[in-house]
Amino acid sequence: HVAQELASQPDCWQVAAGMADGLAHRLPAAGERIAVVGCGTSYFMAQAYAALREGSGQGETDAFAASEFPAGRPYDRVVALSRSGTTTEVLGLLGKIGDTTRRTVVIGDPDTPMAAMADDTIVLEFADEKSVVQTRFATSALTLLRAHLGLHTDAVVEDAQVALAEPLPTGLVECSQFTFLGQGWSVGLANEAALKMREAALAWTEAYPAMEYRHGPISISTRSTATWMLGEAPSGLMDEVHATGARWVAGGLDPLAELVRVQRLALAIANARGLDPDRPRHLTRSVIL
Ligand code: F1P
Repeated sequence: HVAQELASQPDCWQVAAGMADGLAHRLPAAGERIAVVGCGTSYFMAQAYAALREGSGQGETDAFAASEFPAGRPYDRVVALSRSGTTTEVLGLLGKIGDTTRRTVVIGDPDTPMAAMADDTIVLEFADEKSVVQTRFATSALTLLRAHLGLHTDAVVEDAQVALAEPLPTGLVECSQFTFLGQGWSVGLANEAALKMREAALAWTEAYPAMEYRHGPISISTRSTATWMLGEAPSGLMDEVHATGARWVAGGLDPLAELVRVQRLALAIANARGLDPDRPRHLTRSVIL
């Protein structure tokens, strides 16, 4: 399933972006103080959205893993992202927050407990997935939110098409360790890239804000490390990574399209290692306690 779902992302992003204006009344207005929450992939999309919204001057925006939401903070709204609509920590949090905070959920399935608890429900049924490993639901949810901020363009969809069509850089499948770096909103995408590689390929991956990588993590870099920058690299960083003998990967694509390239790499590595990316180890489609 995941290979087919991954390939449908350009089409899904176009649909998601096209929905933004019509759904504006259910999404955070400029000036609202909001928290965005989720688990796993959905948390990393929340991180990316929070950085985009804050950066666009639309209002204070914090991202939390749903399990780490600080009780008692006076947010105008909590936006929960969840493909399944059933994840335990998100449900627990929505049940806990006071009535002065608006509950907005972006989910894949309308017939779920999360939908019943929300003041605003946005259902992206077209992007729902059969896979355990999330690809298009998460990136479509982020695209909708990004379009609502006025930060989505057709060029992003074109970049995703390029990411699907171009061959992957050679030699990456053989690397033994992968580090993903981001800056600003692409820090969340770097975290998600690393998670995809773990889930689908059981690969040893790490993720950092690009400049943080220099403060210790670079110590583990070797000739069989691949260091992949999502988005524009800080000047000088590539040279520092090259000096460790590691492979440096960067592309000129939109960081969300770069994530599609990483998703493809994860499947290629799974394939090379004889793993079935539709059956990730120790993981279920919806993680419930
Ligand atoms: C999120 C999540 C994913 C993970 C797997 C299981 O759930 O934990 O991050 O990759 O797909 O679900 P959800 O709340 O978005 O359904």
